Amino acid sequence: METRYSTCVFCDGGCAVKAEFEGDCMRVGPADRAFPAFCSKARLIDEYRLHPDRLTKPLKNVGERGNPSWQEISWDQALDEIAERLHTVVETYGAPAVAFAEMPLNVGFGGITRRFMSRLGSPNYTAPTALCMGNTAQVHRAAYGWFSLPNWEATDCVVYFGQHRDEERWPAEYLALKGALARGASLIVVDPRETPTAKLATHHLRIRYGTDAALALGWLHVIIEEGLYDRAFVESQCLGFDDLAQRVAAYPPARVAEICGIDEEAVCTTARVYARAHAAIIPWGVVGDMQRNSTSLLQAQCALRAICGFLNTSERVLGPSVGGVTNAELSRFDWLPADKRALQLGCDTHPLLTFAASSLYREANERAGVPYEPDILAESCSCDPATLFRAMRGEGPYPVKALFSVANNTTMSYAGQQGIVDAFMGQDLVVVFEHWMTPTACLADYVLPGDMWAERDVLGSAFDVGPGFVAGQAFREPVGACKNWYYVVKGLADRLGFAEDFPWEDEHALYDWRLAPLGVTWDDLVRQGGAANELVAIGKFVTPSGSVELKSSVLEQLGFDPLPAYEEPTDPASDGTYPYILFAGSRDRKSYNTNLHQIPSLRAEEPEPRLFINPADARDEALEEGQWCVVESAYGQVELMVHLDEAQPVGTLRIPHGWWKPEAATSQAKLESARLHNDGMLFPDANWNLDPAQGVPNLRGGIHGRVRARSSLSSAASAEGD
Ligand SMILES: Nc1nc2c(c(=O)[nH]1)N[C@H]1C(S)=C(S)[C@@H](COP(=O)(O)OP(=O)(O)OC[C@H]3O[C@@H](n4cnc5c(=O)[nH]c(N)nc54)[C@H](O)[C@@H]3O)O[C@H]1N2
Ligand SMILES: Nc1nc2c(c(=O)[nH]1)N[C@H]1C(S)=C(S)[C@@H](COP(=O)(O)OP(=O)(O)OC[C@H]3O[C@@H](n4cnc5c(=O)[nH]c(N)nc54)[C@H](O)[C@@H]3O)O[C@H]1N2
Ligand code: SF4
Ligand SMILES: [Mo]
Repeated sequence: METRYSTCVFCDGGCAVKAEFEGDCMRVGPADRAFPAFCSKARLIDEYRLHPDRLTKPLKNVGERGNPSWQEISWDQALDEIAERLHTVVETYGAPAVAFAEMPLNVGFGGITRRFMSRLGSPNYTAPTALCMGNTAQVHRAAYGWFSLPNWEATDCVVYFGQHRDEERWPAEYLALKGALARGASLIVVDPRETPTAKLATHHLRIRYGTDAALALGWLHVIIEEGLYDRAFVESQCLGFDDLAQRVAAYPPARVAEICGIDEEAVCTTARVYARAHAAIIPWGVVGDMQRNSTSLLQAQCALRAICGFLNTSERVLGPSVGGVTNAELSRFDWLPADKRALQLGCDTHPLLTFAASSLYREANERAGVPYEPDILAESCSCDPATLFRAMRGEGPYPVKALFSVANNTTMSYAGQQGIVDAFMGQDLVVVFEHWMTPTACLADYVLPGDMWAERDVLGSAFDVGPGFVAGQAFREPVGACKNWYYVVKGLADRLGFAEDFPWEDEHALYDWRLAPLGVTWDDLVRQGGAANELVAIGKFVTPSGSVELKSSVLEQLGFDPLPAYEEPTDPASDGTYPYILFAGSRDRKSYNTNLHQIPSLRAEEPEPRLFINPADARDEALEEGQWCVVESAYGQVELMVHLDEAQPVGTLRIPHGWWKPEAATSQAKLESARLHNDGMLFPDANWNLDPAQGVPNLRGGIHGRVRARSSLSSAASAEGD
């Protein structure tokens, strides 16, 4: 029997998995029996790989954009033509007219796309981590100099802002949570819904959607007023405490309780539980990201950790690392000419994730001995997506004319979906690297078939949040002509005359080069497990001041409020005609974002996109379980299947993320199915619905909507034949 190890990427849970081979039989299970983080989806490797709809050859659109006609072509033809058309766009409009939207986690190659772009001369890269953890990392960086990660083993108090974890949704963290609870840790869950996670809580605060920042400010108020903070830590390590104290004075529990729609005493009690814990943690959760007040919420969380003395005890700020080549080093941002860097879209609109912010850490990095420009979670040097889509529509400071969508269902994975589709329509070149004919791929000139995680050898690196490298082995051969992303990057680099900067024959040569400073090869890692870089600046804060910045100099220099505040999200359409509050989220168990809807065994369990509505509201609207309905905001509408759910607060509607119908017969019908069902149709990417500093869209309340039964003559009936 042979055993191979890898990391599952059917979702971002990152479970370590192993495959045992005996004859023709492959058995997949958790890699570590002592910590069996795993879900049943990982067993579907062959169902996924060998799916009849899987793209296995490069395709060229010989029809029109939006009404495609696909022709199979060879890799050489695809790469020749793409390189030539890319060259034309660069010659005509300049390199910044070429943008990439990539989910690096999905392809397993952080940094290599940025290297290509640095060489090409374009700063316009975005990753969906801009909406998920990557943005959090930049707020943490402003406060601490780096991203902080919770120490689950040590904790006696867990604070969840909205996280919902179970066996199918981040099982590794679920195991860690259960471990902490078994040791007697308290759990504070802040979530409007009564989720199974909330049922495990010692305290459940059912706040109004999107008011998390106000709650965190209220906790700071109580903790400072009652003197429950760590004076020694504040005095020796923090800057801006007095300003923070003055700011949070405006958030007494009575006001916060009113904003959040909860009991005043609950605000005080939970603040005390947190501050009096020995080792409390506030783990990252996506709910803190896609909010109008995201920066303030995350800043306030940073302040809570710091002033209560949890930093570098239960919350670890690891910092940059040196040794093996990190993603950031591989990216070679230093190759990008200053004039091109200055052109990055978003530098002057929503700059916190852009080069404009990154430049402010230059001296701090030098002081700490960081020999490269960091790129924490691929979001320290990226462009702003909403500004990018505007530029693609010709509404920016200069036109963007070529878009590479790399393992990112770009049209469906942001707010303002119709505007993104329009942005694609005006491109001279669209290239999509995918497994499926997704709604985004339907808009491409070329669709390139990628390998999937169980078909590739990978060198996992922690996206500059940790020092480790791990090797993952392929379990199976790539299907058809499917290739890994390095093959595409190298193919384009060679054709564009950048061969000397991409000298590695294949991904293994690249891996060995990245590991060489550590004196190991990829093969060694396979045999011995992982390898780690050396952490620099351990225990130091790589902020401009070298201290924890409770009042952020980075935000101040970028022209924003340096202190956290709560501002009520305002939907101009909040009059009585849209009586419900909408939120997108509460992930489906049997799919992953926009993916996996085509896998029959999963789809059978969650066949349709569901609206969660409180039974009382359903009664008022004369809606029944299983009936199709239309949900409208002032910005768009979607069609969903009604699901009555007591856990859903009265007056609110849950919109699922990521729904389209892969089974739709034509490319046009697939694209139409995303228009009919995806959350991005309801939430606008207008400036008033973005967090100002980050540009992250608000999908968490603040947008108003209404619901009605779908008439039998609706568009879905004709598009999908139901
Ligand atoms: N409107 C809206 N937008 C959102 C969110 C939301 O809730 N609402 N959520 C945000 C969050 S939290 C996240 S994490 C991001 C997720 O953003 P993404 O990670 O980009 O989203 P997915 O839908 O998981 O995957 C995108 C595509 O990658 C393809 N893919 C998967 N694996 C591979 C691979 O190995 N190789 C190749 N070539 N392709 C692959 C899939 O087929 C899928 O079509 O979206 C964010 N955007
Ligand atoms: N099976 C499965 N697992 C997944 C995913 C998937 O698609 N499928 N996606 C993965 C990804 S990319 C991510 S980012 C995570 C996301 O996972 P989570 O971080 O758990 O986020 P959600 O599932 O969107 O929402 C969780 C809870 O947040 C609450 N909530 C919504 N709005 C607010 C608010 O304004 N304030 C507060 N306090 N709570 C609110 C909701 O009521 C819900 O109960 O899950 C990952 N795991
Ligand atoms: S939760 Fe399931 S799908 Fe996600 S990484 Fe773990 S095993 Fe894979
Ligand atoms: Mo995410």
